[in-house]
Amino acid sequence: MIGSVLIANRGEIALRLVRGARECGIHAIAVYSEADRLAPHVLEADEAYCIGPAPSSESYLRGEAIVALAKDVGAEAIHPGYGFLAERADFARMVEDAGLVFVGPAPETIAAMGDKTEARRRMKEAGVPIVPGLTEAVADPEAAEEAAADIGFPVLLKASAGGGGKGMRVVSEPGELRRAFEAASREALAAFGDGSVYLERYLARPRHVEIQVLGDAHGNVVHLAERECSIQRRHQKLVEEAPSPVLTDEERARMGETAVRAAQAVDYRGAGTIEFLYQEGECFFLEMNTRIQVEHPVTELVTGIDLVEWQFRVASGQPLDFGQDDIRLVGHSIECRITSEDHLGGFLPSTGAITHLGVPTGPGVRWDGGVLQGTEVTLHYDPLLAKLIVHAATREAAIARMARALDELVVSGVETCAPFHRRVMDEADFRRGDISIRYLDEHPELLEENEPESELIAAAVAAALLEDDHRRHRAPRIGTSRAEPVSAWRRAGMPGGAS
Ligand code: MV4
Repeated sequence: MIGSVLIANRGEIALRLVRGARECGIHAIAVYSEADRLAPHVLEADEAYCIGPAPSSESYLRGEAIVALAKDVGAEAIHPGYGFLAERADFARMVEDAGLVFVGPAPETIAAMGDKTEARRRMKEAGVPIVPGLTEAVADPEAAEEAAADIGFPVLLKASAGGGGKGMRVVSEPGELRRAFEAASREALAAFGDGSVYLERYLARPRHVEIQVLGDAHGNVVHLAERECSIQRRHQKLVEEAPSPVLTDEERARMGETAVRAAQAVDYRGAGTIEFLYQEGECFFLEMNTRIQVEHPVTELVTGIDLVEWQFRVASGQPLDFGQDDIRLVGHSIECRITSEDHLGGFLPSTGAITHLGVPTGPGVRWDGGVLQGTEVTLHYDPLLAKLIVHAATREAAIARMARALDELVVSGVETCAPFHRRVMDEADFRRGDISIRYLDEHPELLEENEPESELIAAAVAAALLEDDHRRHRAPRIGTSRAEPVSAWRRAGMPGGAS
């Protein structure tokens, strides 16, 4: 096993990696910006070094400085986490050229999967079904018109260098194509420095289902089943679960085999994810993510396999010590991303100090957090504060457990999207598993203020008073009496319960 690793990240994933490293007996070296001096990943690491001011471009994105620091302090490896430098082939190359281990796939694999048309070519060759459409960029609007006529409308223009929805345009009819081509190309150029675009058939109401894969440096690849990640807003996932509520065991096995083939086609090493769009029983390759993902815990909980441990083991040259047949799914897991965003009025970012943090615990609850009481939430970084993850025997029990855990969660000082999640857990389509990437478009009420009806307020007040009275007379008085009405309000579903 490698002896030490520099963790080139911050927030909840940096802490997750510090924890994983220490459990593997690996010396964990953190880096931090001036804004993160007292961040939990810094406090828990064995060593930590300041790498610059708060803006990411002057700290967490300084690849060269980070590699130089790793050499200086004697780190053997660099783990990039997700975001920042994680999918920059040039960074991975720089790490290897410095004689360090990059915890992730080969730089060539990262580069190939980062180019969306090349990824489609590689997958097509490997016999992986891709969304019908082109595997080369289109040169001009005329070429796009020709291709679109073949594919059939509606089509989707996408950036070749893309990902994340930038430079994407839906085109419903031939007359719109020229303008859309120009807009998509301009947006792609601004976002990726490369204006090339290509075309796919547009799928109107797919699910986002992704398969976790794990490969070693000896040619072994297994899949760890799927995650359903359809509930998202503007390409930001909000709720993820494993397994998907709709896949049959046969579909799971088939998609899994497809994902393994996809990974083998690019000599995949480490933990990776094959994204698919799933619609009406058909699934199509979308993209491959060559990193550990935010939502990896739901896979860990249903498979019992520690993905971060395996990232370190594979990076150390160890072979997988289990095969596909050894992997069994147990129960159901759900993750809610707790972000510092106010879900009412458009997920506006909320900043300030976290003045109180009450973290849910108890059976089947996992909290992967990156903040503490006192942490200052700024606009410098992504708003993900923590992930609340539950595991239970069935999907229904997992939903109940998540609802309970969300009720226990208290975050004061900044707004979070936790109340949004609490509503999702009660929403009928979600409970039925009837979700697609359009879930939030179809449920605008989840983002609106729901002022309680006056009768409901009266009923809740009556309930609170009754319970208080009941406790005074029948129950031993323990704790502070002030706390009692609060819990009754919470049980009545009133504001101020969980914030
Ligand atoms: C699509 C699609 C529909 N049809 N491709 C969005 C980001 C990029 N990674 C791919 N994306 C999509 N590609 C075809 N042919 C719909 C989306 C899409 C989406 C995909 C996954 C998760 C959330 C999404 C939200 C909006 C659009």
